[in-house]
Amino acid sequence: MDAGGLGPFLDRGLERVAEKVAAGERLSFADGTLVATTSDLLGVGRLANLVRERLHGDATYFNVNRHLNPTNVCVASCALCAFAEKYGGSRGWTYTVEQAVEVAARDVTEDVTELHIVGGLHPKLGVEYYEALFAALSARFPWVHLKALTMVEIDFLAQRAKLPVEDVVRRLVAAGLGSCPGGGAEIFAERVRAVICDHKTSGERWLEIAREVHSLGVKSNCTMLYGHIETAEERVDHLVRLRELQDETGGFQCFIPLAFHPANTRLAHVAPSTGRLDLQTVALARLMLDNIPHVKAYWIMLGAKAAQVALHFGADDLDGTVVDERITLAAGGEAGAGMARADLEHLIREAQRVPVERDTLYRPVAVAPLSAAG
Ligand code: V47
Repeated sequence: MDAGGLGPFLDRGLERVAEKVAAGERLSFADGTLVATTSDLLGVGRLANLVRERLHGDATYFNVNRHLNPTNVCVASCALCAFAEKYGGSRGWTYTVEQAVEVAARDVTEDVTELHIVGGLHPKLGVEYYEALFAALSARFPWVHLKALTMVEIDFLAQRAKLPVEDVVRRLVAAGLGSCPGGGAEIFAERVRAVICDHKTSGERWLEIAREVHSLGVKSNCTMLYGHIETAEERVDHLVRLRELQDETGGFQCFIPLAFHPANTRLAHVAPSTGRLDLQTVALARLMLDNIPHVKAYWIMLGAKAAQVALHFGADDLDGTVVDERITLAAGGEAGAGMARADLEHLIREAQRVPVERDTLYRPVAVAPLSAAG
């Protein structure tokens, strides 16, 4: 077998996957399981890289963004999370709208194109708070896209207000919401959710809300939290469910695999993910998600070096400068301070790829040339 001209493989089983990849055919659940479990890491990397280059050539996307977490107070108490604090707890913060705008203003220069806004499920903050926040941020930084609120937060706001999701999303869009980040998806399998994020929005519900958000013309991203108690089959199942929804809506722009960080969580006994698992998961995602345009190597969670290598294992995006990231930081991450645009570009060029600054909707950003003074 010539495996679509892509062989040879250390794992001969990959030859049937290679033939499908060469022919542009969709991979099955069984193919995904093989890709997720084979010891032929470089083999799956080669296949994922082929798909990545078919879609994007050498282009590697990044943006200039800042995170903003209006509150870490949360009614949920997920074992996976080191960020949340109970209402009234000593580690909690909740910004007024004015304070949130001032925190954002510390770093929102004219280069920043995106605010990534997520937070806890605060028992006292309703839709009105987020409407006021988005309106105030849009008024102060009209050039900045607000990528805000996960499906879990939208679900919470709708239930709290006893309003249909549609009404909540329409109100938030009217106030300035531009698109939604992909967090909170974790792993859809209920067996896993019962341990890592019990009492949170179910996997089914997360997908239902994403369907509703997309039907209102709002784009979103999607994620998968891996490297804790899930099996390879549960990872593949998660990706297949995202792929099915994307067939229906086309609303996902980007998939982001999130490496679980155990420190300071109730799962602190779990070993952190390894380079092999990180790269194989990026490759698995690129190969399974044939209908989602972008796969992000989120450098904050992978570390800059593994993220750079991931650009040859299926990823075409590094996320951004990410100033003031707090969720990974709370769980032992080391990158809370962000990265300068020049350093991101250097990482990409050093990987023999071509940096393309994008906005949240993946439109290239025209960067003003450095002025030749005089
Ligand atoms: O929703 C929480 C996960 C997510 C931990 O859409 C953890 O462009 C690892 O969703 N270890 C937040 N992960 C991050 C996120 C994201 C990041 C970058 C870009 C985008 C995008 C989305 O991180 C949470 C949760 O799924 N998370 N705790 C932890 N201990």
